Amino acid sequence: TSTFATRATMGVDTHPLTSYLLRLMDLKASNLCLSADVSNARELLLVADKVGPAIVVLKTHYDLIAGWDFHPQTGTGAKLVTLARKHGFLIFEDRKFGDIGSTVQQQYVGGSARVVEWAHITNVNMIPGPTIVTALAEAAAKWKERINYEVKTSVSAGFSYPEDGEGTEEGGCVNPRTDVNTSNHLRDADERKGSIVSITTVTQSFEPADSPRLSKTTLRDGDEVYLGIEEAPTDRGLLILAQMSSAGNLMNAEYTNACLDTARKNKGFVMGFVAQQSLNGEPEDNFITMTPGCQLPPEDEPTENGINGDGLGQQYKTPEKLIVGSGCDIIIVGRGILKADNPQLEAERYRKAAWKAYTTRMN
Ligand code: UP6
Repeated sequence: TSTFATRATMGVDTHPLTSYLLRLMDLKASNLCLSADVSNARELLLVADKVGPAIVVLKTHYDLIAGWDFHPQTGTGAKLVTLARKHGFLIFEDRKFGDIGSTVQQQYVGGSARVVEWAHITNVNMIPGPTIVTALAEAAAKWKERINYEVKTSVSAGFSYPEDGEGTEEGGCVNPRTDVNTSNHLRDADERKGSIVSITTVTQSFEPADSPRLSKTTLRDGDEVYLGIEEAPTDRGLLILAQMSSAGNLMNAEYTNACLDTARKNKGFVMGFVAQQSLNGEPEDNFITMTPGCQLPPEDEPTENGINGDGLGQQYKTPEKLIVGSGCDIIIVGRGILKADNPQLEAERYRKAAWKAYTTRMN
């Protein structure tokens, strides 16, 4: 078992988003994903901003959020993307796609939600067979090609801020379709018939893992960003749901192995699994394991009684059991954090516990 930092640089086979995520984990000293299952969009954005510094992934179920705004540039997805850039986390829409290839392509790219535009990561049920993965991979590749083309054309259109001679800031992959600030800039510059727009980007240097909070700075456009966090690549990634946390689920060992097999054949798109244990077996396997069904006992009553389940089939394990005992990388926590009096502090408690479990595993 290698460190996250080592795994970030492992082999040409590692998905670009996986490398990025592993670097973020190292940088922020966090292997925590918040499952942001709150009731409305306002609460979602609020909690994402508050908990952002403690997490590396924000998991959504867009279809349980009331008032989700579908506007491509100013809607809830676009706002999440801005927060993701500010704090340095990836957005994972826990869509659990589960239909024939043609249907899932349309559900991923189109409809009201256009998941591909704002979610770096999504996931599938493998019930329909391997074509669900190849179909989504094809849709993601087409999307990436289009976006990179749009970024290139908007930047090479030669926009620049006319007022100050400071020049433009270079670099970074920005998606003008989903990034509110960028598209505002573009519109602005267009209206002023001017010249350009440079897009806020952040420098490429990484801070050591023990100074995870980074320094905050205010860039020219008023955007607050954390220095040290690079832009996420424009790639899209997939997780395969290979094991579930719920009692009596039907995913047996044979099923899980079939998921692993499909993942190995589609490393260009599959980042890893939602599973209850690490499935990495071969030396070249570098899949990420994200694990739901996780809670800590309350601080004032540190026994594991009372964190067994939710009465609706959910079964909980501690970060220690999952990360040290089962080799999981990232814990996914919803109600454990959201139901606390202060979710921000509670997220920090989970971050520390999960990171401690990871360092224990490394020793
Ligand atoms: N989830 C599971 N178990 C799985 C797969 N996904 O709980 O096997 C998802 C749920 C929910 C989150 O859909 O969004 O993870 C768990 O939330 P909780 O921490 O509040 O139980």
